[in-house]
Amino acid sequence: MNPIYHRVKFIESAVQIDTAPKDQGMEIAFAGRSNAGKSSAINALTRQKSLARTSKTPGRTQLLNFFQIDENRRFVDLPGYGYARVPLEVKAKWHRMMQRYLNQRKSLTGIVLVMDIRHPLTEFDWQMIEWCENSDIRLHILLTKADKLKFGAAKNSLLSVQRELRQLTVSVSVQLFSAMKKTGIDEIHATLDEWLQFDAY
Ligand SMILES: Nc1nc2c(ncn2[C@@H]2O[C@H](COP(=O)(O)OP(=O)(O)O)[C@@H](O)[C@H]2O)c(=O)[nH]1
Ligand SMILES: [Mg+2]
Repeated sequence: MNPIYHRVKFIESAVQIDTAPKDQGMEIAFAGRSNAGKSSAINALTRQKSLARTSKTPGRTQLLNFFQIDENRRFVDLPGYGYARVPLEVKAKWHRMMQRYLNQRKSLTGIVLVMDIRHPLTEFDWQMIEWCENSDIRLHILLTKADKLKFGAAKNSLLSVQRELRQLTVSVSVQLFSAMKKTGIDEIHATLDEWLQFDAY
């Protein structure tokens, strides 16, 4: 296991990319709908209890939260999408901000798309997947909260998501994950190591 992830530190929150850390090195973005479990996944894979804030009230933070892995590598916890109870104006703002981030961020190396295993592949998830397909950005999908399902049901969900993704022109990796049970951590570390070119571990 690569110990570097346990030393990840919070850098800053930005309202938009103009105020984000310098666009250099490599950045991996965590995306997904509000409440899917993005922040919990970041905490679990860095083995830190409250590095990324987790919340039972979804949709409140519309910030890009940046974390430093080392001088040249970062994670960013993107604001959640698809939260119904926010005003249209907030949704439009979110949309513009995401568009700018995805289109302009040169250091963006890959996206980890976090989906609640009980509600995978929403319309927003497909938008994200198609964006990755069209812009040739690497994509890894976490089916999180796997602890909420029995093992057989979780496995079936994994297979069915993999089947649906076969129609894409790019290959996307998918895995089971649970921040609560801390399962799937070695698997995501392996993907991150590859993307971030940590081959020594
Ligand atoms: N049972 C279970 N609950 C989880 C898991 N991951 C996140 N949660 C819960 O789901 C809610 C939303 O999680 P959070 O990480 O804040 O989601 P985010 O909005 O995508 O960042 C919180 O109440 C978490 O405790 C998991 O793996 N298993
Ligand atoms: Mg969050």
